[in-house]
Amino acid sequence: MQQPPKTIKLTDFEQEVCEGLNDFPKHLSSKYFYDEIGDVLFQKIMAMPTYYLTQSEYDILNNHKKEIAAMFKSNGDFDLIELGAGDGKKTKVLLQELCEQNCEFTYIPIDISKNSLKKLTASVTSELPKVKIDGFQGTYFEALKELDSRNHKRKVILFLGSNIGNLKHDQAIHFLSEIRQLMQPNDILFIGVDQKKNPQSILDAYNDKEGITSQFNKNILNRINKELQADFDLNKFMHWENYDPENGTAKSYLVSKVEQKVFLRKLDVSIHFKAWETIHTEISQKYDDDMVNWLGKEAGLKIQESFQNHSKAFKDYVFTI
Ligand code: AVI
Repeated sequence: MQQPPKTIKLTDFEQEVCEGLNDFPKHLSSKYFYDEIGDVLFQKIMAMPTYYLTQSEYDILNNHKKEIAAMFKSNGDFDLIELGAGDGKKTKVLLQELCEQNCEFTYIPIDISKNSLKKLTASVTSELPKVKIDGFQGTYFEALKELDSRNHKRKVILFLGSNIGNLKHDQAIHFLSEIRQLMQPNDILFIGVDQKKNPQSILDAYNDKEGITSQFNKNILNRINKELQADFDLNKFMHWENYDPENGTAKSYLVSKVEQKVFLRKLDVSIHFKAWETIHTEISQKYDDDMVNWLGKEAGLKIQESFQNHSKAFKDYVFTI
């Protein structure tokens, strides 16, 4: 493996890029999709009709908001903690309903991006002035641990959008187990999970004709170009999506169309690609009830209830300990 000179202290991004591109098969983590450009591209993806996930979950929350809000408030005051809140479009449906049901709660969106939190706080404050919002900037676990040490309010934790699907099974179990450690008997974990379905619908969602998902996937190379002074030629790579209906795993790749060398100047590392060599960039796991039950069990969580949209494309699960 070609390593940068030992004297350089690498950031996590630099380290992971270097390891991933020197590995076989090559891989990069989808968590690095989300810089300023990646955020805008993901907003565009969420607005595409073929990307059914967003509208399906919106419909679930809108159609079941009364029951969901009543369930959240059934044991008194609580903190509504959202992991990775984004623009909050779906959450606002619940926030409004919680206000209408006169619930006592504080909305605590957690996001790594200061800028996203600022925007979300401004829009919630102007659209729903009754909501007490107290955003927390940091990683999910830093935030959850800090909140746990600050007060012992009941927690309702939201993790929407099938973000859990971007984790491999062992990572998903680890993630849920960490949350489980911070939950008390009346706490709720409310998770959006994309479901197994007609494989063609999944391929259409992740391989749109307009090429927005392709731009989103290739943006990771752009980011490496900018941040690590690399010379990836995006035209020499193609976006490729694969879905295996047996295990429910959708995988995104970038495929090198030619044999080529890429130089990462900041790290003084050069990477060789054979023609048609792949970089695996993302997993978007699709689940069914049995798989979600299994995940929960492994993490020490029980499914109390679930809500689905009309087409059964998407489900939101309510977990307790
Ligand atoms: C954020 N995450 C749940 C999206 C997904 O569906 O896996 C990211 C995405 N990748 C391509 N399109 C959307």
